[in-house]
Amino acid sequence: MLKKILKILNKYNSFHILTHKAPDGDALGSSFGLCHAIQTIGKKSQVICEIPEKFMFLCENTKNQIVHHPEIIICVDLPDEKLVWPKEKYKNLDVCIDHHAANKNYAKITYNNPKAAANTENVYELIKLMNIKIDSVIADCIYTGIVTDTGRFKFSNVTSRTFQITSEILPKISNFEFINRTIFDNRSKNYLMIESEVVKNCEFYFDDKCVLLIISRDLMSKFNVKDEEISELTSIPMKISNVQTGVIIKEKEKNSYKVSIRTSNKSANKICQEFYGGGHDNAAAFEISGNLTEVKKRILKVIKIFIVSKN
Ligand SMILES: [Mn+2]
Repeated sequence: MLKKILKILNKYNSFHILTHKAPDGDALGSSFGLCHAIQTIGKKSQVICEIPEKFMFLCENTKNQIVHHPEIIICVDLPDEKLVWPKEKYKNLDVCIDHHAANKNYAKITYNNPKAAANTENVYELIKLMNIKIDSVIADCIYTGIVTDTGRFKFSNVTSRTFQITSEILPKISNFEFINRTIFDNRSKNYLMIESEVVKNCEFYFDDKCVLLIISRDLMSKFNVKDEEISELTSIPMKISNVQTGVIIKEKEKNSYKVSIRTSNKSANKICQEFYGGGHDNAAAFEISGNLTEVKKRILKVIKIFIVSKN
């Protein structure tokens, strides 16, 4: 399938690259890495997305080409057409390169490899097929996807291929320490405040095997933090020993929530599918409406089924 995608890249001349809203390091690394590679073979390519402050370094070295009438639309790290951003503008989705087991197969041509820890691993394979030199822009993009989607090589999605690709691109990475510190450090004072508030109010269930965090709109406006900063809070539950399931409930608007599930027992995708969401084995999400007490009850009822007890 990658060869089919390569043919499309060679045949057509102008591309838009799309990814999901609130893009993470893998979504952006996949987008800008591929965009830069396409520009390198002399074609026109533009990434359509909002870029969170901390990932600005990824796009700074890619030519900002404006492509008015793209012949081909490519979606990366995007499992479901419902998540396309901006949704209204794009109807015909030609190519999809992804690594979500729950990919909905919405594009005309899909390369989906759920074994890849990060989708930038898939983009890397494609770039290798394109037979272009891996430069620092591409290396930075591929690495950013890998280091973020593996939680710094911590999650069970890491394979020997993950390390192999990393070792191949490492000599080309522009500034290794700068990238890591930019992504994982440099927190604002307000972020620290909201984190302490969220931790202080977290709830434990099922013999402390499940931790639930709530991020309300009130809290967010009180500390004036952006959505992109909040995403970091999803890593808190799994830092606690014996926790199998982390639930992070973020209030979008009154009685409407985005719920992120993190697990150590590969049940995240299954839990989220119960609520028509999805993602990966150990990290997935869904949206839900209702009042908070009801919402919590419904979620915990499903989680209970997946909690593994030793006795
Ligand atoms: Mn990803």
